[in-house]
Amino acid sequence: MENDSIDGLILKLHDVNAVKFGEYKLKTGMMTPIYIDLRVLVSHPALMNQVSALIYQRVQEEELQFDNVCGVPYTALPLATIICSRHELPMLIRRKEAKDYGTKRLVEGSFREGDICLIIEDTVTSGTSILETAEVLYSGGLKVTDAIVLMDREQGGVEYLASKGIKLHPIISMFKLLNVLLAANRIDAQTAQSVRKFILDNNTFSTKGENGNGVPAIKKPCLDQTMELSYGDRAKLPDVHPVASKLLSIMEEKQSNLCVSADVTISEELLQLADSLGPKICMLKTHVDILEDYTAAFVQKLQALAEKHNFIIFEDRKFADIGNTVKHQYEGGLYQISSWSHIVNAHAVPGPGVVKGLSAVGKPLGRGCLLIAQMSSQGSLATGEYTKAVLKMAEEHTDFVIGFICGSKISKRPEFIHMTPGVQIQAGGDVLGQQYTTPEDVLYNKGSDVIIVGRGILEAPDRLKAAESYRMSGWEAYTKRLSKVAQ
Ligand code: S5P
Repeated sequence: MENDSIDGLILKLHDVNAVKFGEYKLKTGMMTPIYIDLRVLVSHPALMNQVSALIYQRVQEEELQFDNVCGVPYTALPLATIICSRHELPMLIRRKEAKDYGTKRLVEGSFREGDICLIIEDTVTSGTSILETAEVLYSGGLKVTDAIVLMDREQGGVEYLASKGIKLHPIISMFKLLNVLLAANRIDAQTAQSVRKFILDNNTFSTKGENGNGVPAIKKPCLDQTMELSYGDRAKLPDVHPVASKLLSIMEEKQSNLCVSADVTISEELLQLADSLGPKICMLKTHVDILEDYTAAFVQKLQALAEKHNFIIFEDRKFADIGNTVKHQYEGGLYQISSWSHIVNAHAVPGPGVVKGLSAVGKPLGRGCLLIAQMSSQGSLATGEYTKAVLKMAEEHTDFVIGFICGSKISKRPEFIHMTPGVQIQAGGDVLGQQYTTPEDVLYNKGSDVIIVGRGILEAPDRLKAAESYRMSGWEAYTKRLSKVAQ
């Protein structure tokens, strides 16, 4: 089916108020932020024809086999009439109530026992309206194998009807509709996201079957598979670590998934960077052991700037020793990292002891840790089975591990944050094996959450301008990903 004609139809449906945003009550009693009212179609004959043509086109594409056609009363009734008239197909009418005189038939029109009837519907939420019509047809001796619907709210109708032996063929899905309206600036990103969330949170189909009343049961949304949540929604997940929650909220609020890697060697320059780029970033990454003039006063100033500009501090220490040693390295020595850095990271090479040792220090302070699952450098050994083992280690320590340093998304758990270094506006590398890819690639293609940028910003003639351009391209790639997943 031509995408253009569907997109055009969606805009026309919006024009005639067949798609409304606000607070509406569905037939099931459920409140919804989006209401599809295709009853208005009858007032727009050209639109009626266009919709009927699309439905018939779908019938042909699917090569559906049937003997007669029935529209679910009332909205789909005129659509079925147009299709049957134009293509000379025998039609049946399902009565809503049997007449109390004459034949008392519930299905009008002639048919034979065992005939297959194709059902046409305007909108499907749970699928119960189509099933009601099918049951009336069954009681008359007809069979139903397929149904076509113009608008699928994607709340479980397809699955529910499939469980009843009816294949539903939707023409427009809710997510498609939202994307087209968003792309045409008919709605804003927030509205689209809140409707998406509503749809995913209110799936009416349960794989366990019905709840005994013939009404499909509510199924919990499948967070790890179907859903791409916004950073803001992920911040509110019940099992999210407090540091991850804080970072995700900052990202949402500042519309930034940019972490600046402040790899400079003079503390004053680092503080200056933190102050000027602070408004653009969600996180500042440090290597304090490359500073020539580290002092305790410096970290106090850095903490004050993190407060002022609302960013997270991440000391990129890459711990990689036995538990007892990393405990000391994290807590003590010259840098006393645990006292000021919200996040640290560790290699998984030593085994779970490294996480346990760090956790013994960091957990009571409410700190979080990232595990290095992949590296950006050429020839890195952190690949394949190693990366899988890191993921497993993280899953076993969710009270302290909040995510990964990685090249691409490795876990479907929305509580984990994926952070990717080796990012520049143009792909390439340096002479020591660093490999760069672009913000678009990292966030859109690879599904990571945070871009970590060092020299791409530090070596730019105007660091602030460069940071803003990374912030913007990172945010655009992320919003594009949200709408891609929704399709
Ligand atoms: O795999 C990695 C992991 C990290 S944390 N590759 C990396 O480059 N890093 C760090 O990210 C690295 O230590 C440096 O601080 C930053 C990348 O800097 P850039 O100048 O190459 O952007």
